[in-house]
Amino acid sequence: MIRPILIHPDPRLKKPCEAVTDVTPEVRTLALDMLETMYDAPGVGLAAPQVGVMSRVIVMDCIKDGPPEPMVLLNPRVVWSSEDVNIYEEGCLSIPDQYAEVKRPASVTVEWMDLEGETQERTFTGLWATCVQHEIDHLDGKLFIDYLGPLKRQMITRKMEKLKRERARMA
Ligand code: K2U
Ligand code: ZN
Repeated sequence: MIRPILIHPDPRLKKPCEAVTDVTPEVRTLALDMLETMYDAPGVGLAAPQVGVMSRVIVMDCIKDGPPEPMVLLNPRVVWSSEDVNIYEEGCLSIPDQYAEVKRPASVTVEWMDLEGETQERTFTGLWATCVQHEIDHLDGKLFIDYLGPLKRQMITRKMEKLKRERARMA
């Protein structure tokens, strides 16, 4: 089912998440709901805290044109990152309609557990690399605006507070 996406500022978006210990039916349901929610947004990634679940679960599908390639990563961990960096204009489903350039390693190797409980490892480049780092940041309570200067971050936070007041009034 599609779950509501939390909007910044929200304390749950700033807290570090708990590791997944075993792949329970609830974890499977969460992962499928997150994929459904991501495609509906639409987005190319989503982290569990964005739907209010403080677990180390992320989903991604950065394929634009072509058959979808949904990925579910439990307890993802960057084990290597490249020296060279990429600058990408990032957005965030928890910070709607705000975009800013963020510099990140161009390529990262990530280790994770899949829904079968198997350990996986893959090296990501391009949008996949940006996305996986953006999502793992969410698991540590870090948002892309945390890489911006204090004034720009404050301006975006004020805009989100206004948006939330308006949404509360309309609800
Ligand atoms: O975590 C999220 O909020 C989902 C983001 C992930 C993302 C942000 C920046 C760069 C890559 C991935 C959503 O996908 S935001 C929508 C979007 C769609 C395509 C490209 C970039 C951002
Ligand atoms: Zn995000």
